[in-house]
Amino acid sequence: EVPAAPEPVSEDVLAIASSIKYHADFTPLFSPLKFEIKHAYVATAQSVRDALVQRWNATYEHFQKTNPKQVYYLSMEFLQGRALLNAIGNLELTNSYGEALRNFGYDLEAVAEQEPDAALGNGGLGRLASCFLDSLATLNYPAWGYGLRYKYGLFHQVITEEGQQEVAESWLELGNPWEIPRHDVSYPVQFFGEVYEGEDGKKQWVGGEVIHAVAYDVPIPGYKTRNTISLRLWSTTVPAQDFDLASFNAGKHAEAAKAQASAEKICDVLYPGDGTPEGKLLRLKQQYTLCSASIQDMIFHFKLRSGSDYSWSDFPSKVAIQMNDTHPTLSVPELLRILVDVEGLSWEEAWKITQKTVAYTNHTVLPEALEKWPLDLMEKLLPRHIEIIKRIDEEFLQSLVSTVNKEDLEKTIANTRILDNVELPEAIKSILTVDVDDKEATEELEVTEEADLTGQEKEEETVVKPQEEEAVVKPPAVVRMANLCVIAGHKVNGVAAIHSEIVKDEVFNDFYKMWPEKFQNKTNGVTPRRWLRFANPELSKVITKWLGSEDWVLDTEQLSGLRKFAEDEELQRDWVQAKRASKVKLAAFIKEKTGAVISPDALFDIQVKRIHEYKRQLLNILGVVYRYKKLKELPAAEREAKYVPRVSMFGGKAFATYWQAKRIVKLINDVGATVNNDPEIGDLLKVVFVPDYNVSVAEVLIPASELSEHISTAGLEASGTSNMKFSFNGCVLIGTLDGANVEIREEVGEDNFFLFGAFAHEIANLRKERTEGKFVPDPRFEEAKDFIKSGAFGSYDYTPLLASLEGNTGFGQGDFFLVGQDFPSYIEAQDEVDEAYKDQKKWTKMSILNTAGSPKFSSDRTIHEYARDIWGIKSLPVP
Ligand code: DL6
Repeated sequence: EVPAAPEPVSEDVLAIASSIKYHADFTPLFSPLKFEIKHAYVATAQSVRDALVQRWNATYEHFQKTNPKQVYYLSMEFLQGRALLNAIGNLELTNSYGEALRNFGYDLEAVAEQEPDAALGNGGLGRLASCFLDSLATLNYPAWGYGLRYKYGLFHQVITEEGQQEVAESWLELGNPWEIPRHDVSYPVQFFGEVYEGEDGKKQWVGGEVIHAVAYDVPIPGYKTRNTISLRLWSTTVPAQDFDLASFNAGKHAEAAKAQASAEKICDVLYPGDGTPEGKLLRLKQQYTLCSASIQDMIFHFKLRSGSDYSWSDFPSKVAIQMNDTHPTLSVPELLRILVDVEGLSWEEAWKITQKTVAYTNHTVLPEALEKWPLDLMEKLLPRHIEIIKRIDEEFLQSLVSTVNKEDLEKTIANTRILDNVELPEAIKSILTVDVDDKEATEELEVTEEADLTGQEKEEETVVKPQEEEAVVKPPAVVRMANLCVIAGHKVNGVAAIHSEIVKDEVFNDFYKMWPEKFQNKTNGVTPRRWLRFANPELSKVITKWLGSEDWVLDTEQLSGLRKFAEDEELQRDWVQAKRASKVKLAAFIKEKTGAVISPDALFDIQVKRIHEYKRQLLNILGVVYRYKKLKELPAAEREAKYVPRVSMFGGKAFATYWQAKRIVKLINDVGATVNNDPEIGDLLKVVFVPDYNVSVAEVLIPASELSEHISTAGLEASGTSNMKFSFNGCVLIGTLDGANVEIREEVGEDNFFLFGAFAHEIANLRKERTEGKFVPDPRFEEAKDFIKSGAFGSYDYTPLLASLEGNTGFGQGDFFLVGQDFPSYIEAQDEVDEAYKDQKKWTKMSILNTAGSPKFSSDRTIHEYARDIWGIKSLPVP
């Protein structure tokens, strides 16, 4: 039986213990006769939720009453991770909960580990959205997050002999104590059907399929504040009357539930495969569901707060919509549709309101990852939206005619138009001197690769080299979502300084020349609560001791105060002790998850992120292979003199159909299997692949890290955010001058960052030289590849993977990501790492200076900048 609440130690503890007992007795999920740890978790979470709900209601009330401008952050991904320790940390109740649970015989940390991760995301973009929510709540900004409540998230990664296997993630199995189902908040979302012009001249969209989006609210508590905002996640269903009872009773059960199944599958998984027309349609339905339900909800709240005499012209002074990448682009035509067709505004008025309301964040420069939707598919699914998009496109073309020089017009149209491979209006055609159709067909010959809509490459066999075709097939008409975002948005931002420059100079250069004032940089950030204060309590204690207070958690600038103690022996002792405690914990975690035994005395070297060729996990593992070969060749004494013991750890998921990435996962695991069982090598080198990398795994890995790898081909990583988390936790980075690495290196000092590799501005020329056959591979690179080819790591056929590094050009060949180019400088930088690590005082100083140099990378700083420069919102603490 659940023990009685304990003797009061303090009022807080007693109240918490009684609340846990109450929920343990009454939660219907478990037998009250046993009080097992899962039961303890659910009861504890429910007791925390009670506290959150009060604050969440108070926040809503306060915002309703004061009616400030609010930001609505739309994102297909939110990588929330676990909520329990974060919530009680933000409520400053960690000790009280710890004590209350001890009285029931449980350890808080062990209880917290029962919680499955809310993994409604794929990578950095989704985790950034979650960090932003934490900062928005903490800084008391009036804000909402909007996303989808996926039943199975992305997937659970299992590593077998074959490599990565994907299994549906059952995160909702025990129910989700952190969500509040809002059956009172639901909106119809329409698909297909037809558009008519009514007698009043208004467009009417009728027929088709109508589903319902139902809200599930997740309260997001701020740190040391009452403000608790909402992450509103939509789930899809149909009303009861759409269940075909007659068919059901006639024994046609699947038929009867067809409408329901069609609605529910929209929220089954994040990024369903889009290799088939059905898959594409499902993704588009997902995006439209998010946009339509969220826009309807914003309009509902706008009207509710404004009272009966609202004026639509006030909408942009009450609502700011941020589109997290292009997935929520349909917000633009949806807002226009509602304003014009439902609310009766003129097109001109509605367009002005829309433009002042929406803004767009770009998160990638990979051209293949910029979303393009087939026009015919969109026309079928969203017939009214396509009319709207065509009108925006046409008006934009007209504006180009009047603003762009005639000689630049054709090129500008090709780069900026929303519709692509669609005939130009006659009026525009007649202005152009060149036959555009011919030109487009010629350009298409140059297209050699396509990738799917999340930026994951498609399997090789889907790519047809046009020169091998007999006739030129006319490329399909598409809608370029990013162009629509830039045209409609009042601001466009990149996510790190170098990335924002590339956005202006390359990706959207024609737009930048038209509207320079639209373009901004907002360097990403991460929340110091989750990623330092709560994930790394040992190091946090040391920081607080040396800075004299815990104020740094809200004011990260104070971390720079550690600089002056960086060589202090006592701080160094405290620092090393804290790091070691995290390393011991990680070693135990790895043993439990993988069976590998690693020494906490070795250098912990970590690369964790989505597996992608541009992120170059392949460069890392080739470096490990080279190191292993050298270790085998050297006499024992020399080995130890040259190399420090090192554990190379990897983690990350490969998209299910991204075969090259899956081969990289397999190679890492195969190298680990050989190296880790080589008695000659012992602790000098271990290679570990940590399966199913997610937020809670990151929370164990990052505090224990000493070296972390951010080694993308320069110019391709928009920002990275794990680099910031590592740096906050006193980890030294090895990296290229890419994404936020550039700013991290500036902040922590170049002596505290291991730099290697080609620079972004050199990449195009290096690729050109490669195609001209001028690249001469370094013999060390050849040695590493040959070692793999020799079968040293098993009999798996790595030919297709290694072939990507060979040749001069071609899809899947020609070393597009310049692994061979950067290999020698990478190996040399790694040698410098060994040298630096041998001098532990020096290393510890570098580690301290990383934490001291990381204040800029708090998402609080980023959010203040968005609030000031893009959203125009003000902090509004709940009294
Ligand atoms: O801005 C968050 C994050 C960046 O830190 C990464 O560098 C970038 O790769 C990632 N971008 C995406 C793009 N996905 N799409 N589309 O995930 O964003």
